[in-house]
Amino acid sequence: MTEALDYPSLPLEGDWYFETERAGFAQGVRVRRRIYAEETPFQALEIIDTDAFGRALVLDQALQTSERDEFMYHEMLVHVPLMTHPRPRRVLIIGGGDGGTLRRVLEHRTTEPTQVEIDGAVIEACRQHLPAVSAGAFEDPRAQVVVQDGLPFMRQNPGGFDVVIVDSTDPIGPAVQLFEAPFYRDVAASLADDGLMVAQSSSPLFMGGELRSQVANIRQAFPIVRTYLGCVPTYPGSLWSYTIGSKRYDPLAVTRDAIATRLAENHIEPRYYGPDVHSAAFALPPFIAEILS
Ligand code: AG3
Repeated sequence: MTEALDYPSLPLEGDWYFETERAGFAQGVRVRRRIYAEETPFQALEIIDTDAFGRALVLDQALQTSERDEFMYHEMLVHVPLMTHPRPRRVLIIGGGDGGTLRRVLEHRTTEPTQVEIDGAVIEACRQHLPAVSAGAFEDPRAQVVVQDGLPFMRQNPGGFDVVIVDSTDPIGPAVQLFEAPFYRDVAASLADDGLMVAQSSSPLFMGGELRSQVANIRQAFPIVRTYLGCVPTYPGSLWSYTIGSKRYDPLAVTRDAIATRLAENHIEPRYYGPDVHSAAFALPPFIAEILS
């Protein structure tokens, strides 16, 4: 049964929102309350309150993050590459308007993060209606936040960054160019000689084709490329991938002790990431190794 839509763009069935996958599969959350909705110049933005995940951000009908499981995604997106770099200071975040990535970068005390988000409306809406995700990160004096397209920004700042973190939406809509070879060449050019990047790289099960071409594109720009896995229940199929492209440092060479020491020094107490999870995340099931071969 489909009721008259209370939402301008989020189709509900009764009080359930179903995110439909191209594979003929849908994942649903019961919506307790519509918090905020806006058609930005770039995308349809919704913040909902759900029974299962608390408040959640939806962009163009794809769930981006929720209060309940945001740590599972943001800790893996941030701590794995930052632990791989011995001294990450200048960190560039592309996208990530909800602030969860910025918050985890700031947990590393030596960092001076710059965030470039194309859609300022996402930052404003999340600051106001989803503050638990950024947890004050946007107010941190170390954070520099720029509302601009990431591509020209990088071209204006060559060679300046130790780590670039691409926290984007799916490879459709406004983010599509963030998955293509020219973009990764620009990322490489914006990094120092020993710099590295990470990007979220989709569902290996439902978006294997996208994962394969994205990794091929990253390989064109970086000598060391490693895909790793995590679990994010609000994303289709839960199993999610991330890919690092690196000029010098190999994420597989980082030791347990180095990670444990760095976490302790920075007083970081992750709830998903840890010394054992770091190396375990790079163990790939054969079907995923096959996609990447
Ligand atoms: N970025 C990855 C979202 C991918 C979700 N895809 C989907 N639901 N089909 C999330 C941004 C969080 N900072």
